[in-house]
Amino acid sequence: MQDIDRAREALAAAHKVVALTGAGISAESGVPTFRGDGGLWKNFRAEELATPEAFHRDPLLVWEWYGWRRQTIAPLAPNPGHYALVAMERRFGEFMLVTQNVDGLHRAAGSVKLAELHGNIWFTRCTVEGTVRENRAVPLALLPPRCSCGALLRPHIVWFGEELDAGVLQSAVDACRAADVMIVAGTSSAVYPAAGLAGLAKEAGAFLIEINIEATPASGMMDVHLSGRSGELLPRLLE
Ligand code: BJW
Repeated sequence: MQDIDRAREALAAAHKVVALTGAGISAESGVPTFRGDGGLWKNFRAEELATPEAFHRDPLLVWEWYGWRRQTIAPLAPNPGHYALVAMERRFGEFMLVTQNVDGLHRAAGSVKLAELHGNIWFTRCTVEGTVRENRAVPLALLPPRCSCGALLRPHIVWFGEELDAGVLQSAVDACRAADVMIVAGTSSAVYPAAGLAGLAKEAGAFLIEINIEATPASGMMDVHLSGRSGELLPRLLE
């Protein structure tokens, strides 16, 4: 039996499904990934931009980078991989989509049962009050943007060394522990705690399906590794 058929068979028998996505799923929409050739970290050092220390040191530089990324993402649309996950949410009684992506494309596609582990680039947070607000202005009127209370706003994104939102992470952990099948698509499985979720699902007995254009550190624990683009393979899982 071919790997894609084994994956389809596991899904056909599943009641509880969880999917974990990363930057690769948005690559076919035109969003740059983080690692590898053409990745964002190729030209920018992560620790200079995606850490609380970097923001403290130079909020304008960090906001210029986020402003540029918002401008890059704004005109982009979800691709067939995002829509296949919306179809899965409707097909399975219990389904949760856990994403590391901050681009908002899963929401734009129509996913509702969604845990955004690393936040969302279209939201800001007040550095003093903690208030989270949607902000879709492109370009931003003022850099760095400020809250009505006068304090600096920051992107509502989880940077390196920062804790993930405990409630969001717990809902992802619960879904992984309960799942019959877990799909891991378009992530390098390099960043924790997201990279540890597949192991939790495996320990609890889930069937693991990985979709990626290359092998990752998690490939060895997968029941099936499907090599290729998520925009092509996710829809095929549902055929
Ligand atoms: C395709 C494709 C196509 C391409 N189809 N596939 C345990 C061990 C070691 C370290 C740690 C640990 N626990 C915590 C840490 C520290 C740290 C960490 O994990 N470091 C590692 C680098 C080792 N984690 C944290 O700091 C987290 N906080 C935390 O745990 O707090 C408690 C704590 C702190 C410190 C110590 C211990 C505990 C927070 C992590 C926040 C991550 N934030 C970022 C940046 C946000 C900034 C922004 O976006 O503006 O989130 S990092 C960046 O990587 C981004 C992504 O969400 C994340 C994951 O990347 P992803 O999505 O996998 O993308 P890529 O580019 O890596 O991979 C793309 C993949 O797609 C590739 O595999 C391609 O092949 C594939 N692909 N096209 C299918 N068409």
